[in-house]
Order: sequence, then structure tokens, then C-alpha cells
Amino acid sequence: MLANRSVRRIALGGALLILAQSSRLLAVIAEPLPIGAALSQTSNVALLGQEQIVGVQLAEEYFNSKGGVGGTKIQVLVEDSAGDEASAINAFNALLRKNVVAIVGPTLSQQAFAADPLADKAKVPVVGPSNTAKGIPQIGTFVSRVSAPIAIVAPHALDAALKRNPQVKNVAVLYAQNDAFNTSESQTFQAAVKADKRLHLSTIQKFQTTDTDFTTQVSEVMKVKPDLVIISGLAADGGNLVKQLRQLGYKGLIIGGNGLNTPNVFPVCQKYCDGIMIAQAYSPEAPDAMNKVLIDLYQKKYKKMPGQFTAQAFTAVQVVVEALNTLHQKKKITSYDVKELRKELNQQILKQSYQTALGPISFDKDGEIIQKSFYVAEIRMGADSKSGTFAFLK
Ligand code: 1QQ
Repeated sequence: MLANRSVRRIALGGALLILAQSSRLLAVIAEPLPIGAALSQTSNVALLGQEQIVGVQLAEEYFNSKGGVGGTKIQVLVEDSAGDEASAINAFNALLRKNVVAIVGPTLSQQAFAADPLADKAKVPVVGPSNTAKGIPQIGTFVSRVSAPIAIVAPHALDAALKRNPQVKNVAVLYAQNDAFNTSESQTFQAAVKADKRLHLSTIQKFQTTDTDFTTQVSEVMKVKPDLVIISGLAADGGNLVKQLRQLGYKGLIIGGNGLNTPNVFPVCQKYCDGIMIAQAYSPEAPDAMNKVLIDLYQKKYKKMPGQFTAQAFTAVQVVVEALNTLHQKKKITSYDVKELRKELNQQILKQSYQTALGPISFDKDGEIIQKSFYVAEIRMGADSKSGTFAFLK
């Protein structure tokens, strides 16, 4: 197609731009290959996003050390998607202007519902690294995710809690109603509690991800004398809620949702984080070869084990790189028109299987991840009330 048009090639900051005479920017296969990452680096959501940045950076380093895409290096371009929809939209637009071949992001489902349609319209593949709400892959043809739907992951935590204390009867559920993921996750928990004849859904309390004072909700929870409290919030609000619940005397089991699934919650609830049970789509104990690779890379830098958000972000980049490598075997990657490349990349992402740190994965026709193994971890805080670990339950 390009051959029919008169094209001019200009080198610009290391990138090779191909301009059509029509002055419409036609194709950019820049070297290194630009892969966008729209992840939260500021706001409260950075408690979750920070771990993802580490994941995409380790992936960039690792896959480049393995030759990138047929010898062409990749470059992960990070834009801060902060904590709200507008910031995610800005991050996506900035990445689209940089002619990325695909986007990994954004951090929250709430943001994905707002920003993903832009990429879908521009026909740029989006691989969700942590979007777990119902309906994400259905946003559009160009949207897939490596983060297993919360409807599949979350019930594992309820099973683990009931195994820990088979006497559980009264259950209190709390969730951040201004957030799509937390609403989705809570619906899953509520349905699972209602479906279990041993359990009674005693109260449902709502809050906002921006809340810091949970006195009202906690007093309502205490009135029903729960044996189990299930919290769907993000790290800052969820962590504070746990703290206030314990400070007001709650002694029973606590399940935290995916929004609390980070060591960054430790400074928020401190010693009160101890015992929170959280379902996991990743285990550092899984035997997969790529998990060993990730753990080695991570330990060298951080002297501890990676968490789920790091592993999923690493995997999102892996998926893009491996699908690009498959395309490269058919046709040299740098000879693609960028629009053609994105379209073929999207199809290829959905077609192949991957051996990842999350185990073997593939996608269904909608771009939903197909993953086998899920886990439950429990937070164990150290005597200093600062350090803690995620202990994986057998
Ligand atoms: C979502 C989530 C968040 C907890 C990811 C950080 O699962 O928004 O879907």
C-alpha cells in the first residue's frame, strides 16, 4: 500500500517517521518499538500503580535482554494515569500521540471504562494489567486483559475464610460504591454469601474511595455482630477501614478485596492489617519458568517477592512482545505500517498461548484471559507493625 504513495522518511529523535504526501501521518514503526503503559504513579491509586510500573520495567529489561522483537528493542513509554478517569484519558491520548503499538493499562477498571474506548476507536490494542470488573474485555475488539475477572478470583477468599472458621454465620459486606471494580467485586461476594446456606448477609455498608472516616459504617457493622467482614475498597480507604474496624473492637475474620492486594497497604493499617485474607491471581510459589525469571529479576532489585500487580503488569508486556515476535516471523516487524501492525497484533494476541509468571494463559474470543490457578494469601505483619508479608495458604 505504501509503495503506491509517495513517501518521505525523516529521522526524528531516533524514530523513523514515514509521512504520506497527503500530510496525514501514516505509519510510524519507531525503533525501539514503543509500547505504552498508562499506570497510576500519583494519587492514592499509586499505592497499586507503583507495583505495576516495576512490572513493566522489569519486562522491558528482560525481553530486551532476550532480543526484543527479532532484534529490535522495545521501549515501554509510561504515562501517569493517576486516580481518576480524566487522568487515564489524558494518559491514553498522550500514548496515542506517541504512536505506541499497544497500551498496557490503565490501573483501575473505573478508568478502563472511560479510557479504553479511545484506544479501541483508534484501533490500538489495550491489554488490561489489573482491570478485573465485569465487562472489561467487552469494551471493544481491541481490549483484552491478563487480570482474571474478580468474579472468578474473589470466591476463593470466601472458601479460605470458611475453612479457617467453619462457624462463620453473620457476614458484613462493605464496598466503595463510587468505583466500578469495587461494586463489581462486592456483587460477587454478596452473591457468594447469599448462595451459601450457612451464611447470613447481615449488613451491606457503602463508602467512597475518597473517604477517610468510617465511623458510621463501622458502627452499623458492629451492631450485627459479624463473624466475617468483607471489604471491597482500594488500598488507602480499604486500609483505613480495616484499621478503624479493629480499633472499634472487631475481632473476627476479614476478607480484603483486590484493591487491598499490595504491601503498600501495610503503612495504612499497620498492625491491624494482620490476618486480612486476599484472593490472588498470582503466587510467587508457582513453579512456572517465567515466574522464576520474574522472581530473580525482582529479588535482585528489591530483595523480596513480587506481588500480583507486578506479575500481571510483567505478563501484559510479555503478551505484547511474544505476539509481536510471532508476527515478526511472518514479516519483518519494522516493515509494517503501524495501523496494520496494531490490527494484526490485536488478532495475534488473542490467538496464541503464553507461558507466564501467572501460569499458562490464553484468551477467549472477547479478549478475556483463560487462566487455571488461583490462590489465597493472608497478611502477616511483623512485630514492628511496619513490615509484613503475604503468606500463601495451602
Ligand atoms: C480493578 C482492580 C483494581 C483493584 C486494580 C488495581 O482490580 O480496578 O479492576
